[in-house]
Amino acid sequence: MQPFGLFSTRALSAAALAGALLAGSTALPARAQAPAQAPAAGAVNTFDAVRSRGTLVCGVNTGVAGFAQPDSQGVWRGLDVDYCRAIAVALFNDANKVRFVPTTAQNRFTALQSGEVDLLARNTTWTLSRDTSLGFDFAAVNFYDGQGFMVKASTGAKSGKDLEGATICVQPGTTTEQNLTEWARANRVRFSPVVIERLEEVVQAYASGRCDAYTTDISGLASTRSTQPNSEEHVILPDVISKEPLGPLVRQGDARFADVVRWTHFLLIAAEEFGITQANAAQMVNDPRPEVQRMLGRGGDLGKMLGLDNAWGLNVIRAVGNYGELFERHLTPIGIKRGPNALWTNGGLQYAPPFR
Ligand SMILES: N[C@@H](CCC(=O)N[C@@H](CS)C(=O)NCC(=O)O)C(=O)O
Repeated sequence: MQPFGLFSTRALSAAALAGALLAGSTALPARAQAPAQAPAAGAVNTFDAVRSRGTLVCGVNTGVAGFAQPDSQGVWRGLDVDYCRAIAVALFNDANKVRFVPTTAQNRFTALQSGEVDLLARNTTWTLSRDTSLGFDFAAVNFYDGQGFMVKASTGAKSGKDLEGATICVQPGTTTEQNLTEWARANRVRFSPVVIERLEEVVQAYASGRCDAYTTDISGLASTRSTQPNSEEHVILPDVISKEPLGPLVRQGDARFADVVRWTHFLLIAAEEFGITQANAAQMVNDPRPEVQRMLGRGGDLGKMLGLDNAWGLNVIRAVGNYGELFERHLTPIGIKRGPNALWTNGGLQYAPPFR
C-alpha cells in the first residue's frame, strides 16, 4: 500500500468536480446508527402544541450554506429553512412564525426527543434505527444525497482509493463516521480519523491542512467548498460511498404533525410538476386541472383533512415557491445539480402521491 504522501505528486483538474455531484455514481448501502437512546413514549400531539403556542420551532444545522445559514442580517436562509417556513405557512399562514434552533450532528436527536424543537429539518439521513429505536418518524426525503470526500486539488488525489494513509476529518454522531469506517475496511484503505463535533472547527481543520480530506454528505462538501476563499482549489472526489436520503423528521407517534410536514413536502414537489410557482400561484387557482384546484384549495377539502385551511397550498407556494424554485434559489448557486432530486417526470426520484 502507498503512503498518503505519494499522492501529492499528481495533479488534478478542478474540472473533475463538475461530474462529481451525485451524478450517476454507484452507491453502497448506508448502515444503521447504533441504538443509543430509548424511543419516545406514547403518542404526542405536536400539531396542537404548535398551534396553541403560535410558533413552530425548527431544529436546523449550525450553518451549512444552501441548507440553513443566517445571512448578513441574521435571517436564516436555505432549503431546510424554507421547509420550516413552508410548514409555518401551512399552520399559520405566516412564514415568520418559526424559530430556528441550530443543532449539531451530535445533539440534534436529543433536541427533538426532549421537545426542544418540534421537528428537525437538518440534512439528517433516514435510517432504520433512527426511525425505530431512536423514536422518530421521517416525513419525507427533501434531498437524495450520498457521502463523498473533498481534498485540496494540490494533493492530486483522483479517487477515494488515493486516500491510503490520509487523515480524514469527520463529524461524530453521523452516518458519515460509520460509512467511512466500513468503506475503508471494504476497500482496504488505511486512514486516521480526526473527529470534530463543531462544523466550523472541522472545516477549519480541513482548510488548515490538519486533515488531508474531509468527508460528509456531498451536498455538505459542495456547501463547504462554496464558502472557501478559493473554491477551485478543492475537489470533491467522484466516489459516492453511501446513500444519504435527507429529510425532515418528527417524534414517533406524532401522525397528525407528520402528515402536515409530509404533505407540505409533497405540495412543493407537485407544485413544480404542475407548473405552479411563487409568482403564478394566485392565477393558477383558475387552472382547469382538478388536481391543481384541489392543491390550491379551489376545489375539495384537502386542507381541512390535514387540519389546515383549504388555502394552505396556495399560501405555501405564494410564500416560498415550489421545490424547483427552492433548489434554484439555494442549491444551484453552490454548484449542486438536480441529479436524483429531479422530478420523476424528468427521470429523478422526486415524486408526490396524488392530491385527491
Ligand atoms: N446526513 C448525515 C450527516 C449530517 C451532518 O450532520 N452533516 C454535517 C456536515 S454537512 C452537518 O450538517 N454539520 C452541520 C452542523 O454540525 O451544524 C447524518 O444524518 O448523520
